[in-house]
Amino acid sequence: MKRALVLCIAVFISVVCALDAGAGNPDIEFKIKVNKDGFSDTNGRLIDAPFHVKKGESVRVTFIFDEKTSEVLRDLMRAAEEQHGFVHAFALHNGKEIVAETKELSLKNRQATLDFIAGDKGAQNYKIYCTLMCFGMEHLHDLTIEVG
Ligand SMILES: [Cu+2]
Repeated sequence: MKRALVLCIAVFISVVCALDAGAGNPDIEFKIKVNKDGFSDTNGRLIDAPFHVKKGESVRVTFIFDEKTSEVLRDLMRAAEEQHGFVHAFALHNGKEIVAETKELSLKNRQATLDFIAGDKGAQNYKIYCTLMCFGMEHLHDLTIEVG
């Protein structure tokens, strides 16, 4: 009976912890607007310096689609193979490998996130870049996050 109770409590705690890790608020969140001119902050200023995070922090990077709708719709009138110009998908690279990827960011899906634990597997910095051929790809390849 006592053993069953302990087991119950253990299961309960692990479920609570799992929920916390999945749905909880991150320690730090960066909101980044994306358009063909590059990455910008919520005030619309282009980001030109690395972000800094502490080792062990849970980090969320939220990308917000920031292209003018009229311009994108004009693009949709073009040939099918050119329609991907305003669709992005971002990868988080820790210097050795990609550790997280977003879903597609587009007119239809205007927000996408990356979640990770800073410094996991000894990572000291991260690069974020768009993995798709897009308008502005030359400006969407070098967002940096430094640990420590
Ligand atoms: Cu892109």
